[in-house]
Amino acid sequence: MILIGRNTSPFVRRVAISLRLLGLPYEQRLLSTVADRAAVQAINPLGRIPALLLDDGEVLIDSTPILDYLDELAGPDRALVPPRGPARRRVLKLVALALGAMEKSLSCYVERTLRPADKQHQELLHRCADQARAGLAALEQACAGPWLTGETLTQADISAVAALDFIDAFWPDMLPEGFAPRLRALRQRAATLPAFADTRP
Ligand SMILES: N[C@@H](CCC(=O)N[C@@H](CS)C(=O)NCC(=O)O)C(=O)O
Repeated sequence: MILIGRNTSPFVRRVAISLRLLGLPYEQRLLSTVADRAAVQAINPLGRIPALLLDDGEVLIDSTPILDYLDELAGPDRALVPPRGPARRRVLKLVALALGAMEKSLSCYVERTLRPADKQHQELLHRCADQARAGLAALEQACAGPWLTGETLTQADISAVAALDFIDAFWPDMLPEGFAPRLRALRQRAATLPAFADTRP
């Protein structure tokens, strides 16, 4: 399998971490949506990363269906999202919060980096930053310990760490000092695992 995209993207990174945790061998092609736009668009018409090229030539796009496929490969006992019931719904809800935080912080990043300073929409920036913080605050609130849903590391943890690391790497002042201490402790725990440490943005 070939993963398309760089781990600076939290969406790509959650796929890279999952591939490693599940012990699925893969190569990574470090294409950028800006510098390698045509090459990315030849793989995904939307020009977005991540994409996953399967050995038989099939192309999967978007991190959520890609991760669904990886869980199917891993089987229900090892899948990173529980297969059914309340446990599955809980993990999916936490993942949705993490994905929302990623999307909103990415919107801030794009607004800040692509638009000239005098044309940046301050209200939009504040609103998106607020939404990203609220998503992380809800994850903090939900954190059962040692992982988000208790004893087992799930896709919720992977996605939460990818979101938090992305924000800290690209907009460190978005989160106030001391914000989300349980989530930060969880991130520290995750950082001891090579799947997280070796994929840092
Ligand atoms: N819903 C998608 C979001 C992926 C996404 O927004 N990727 C960004 C990189 S972080 C991208 O490719 N942006 C380029 C663009 O949308 O033009 C997923 O979960 O994979």
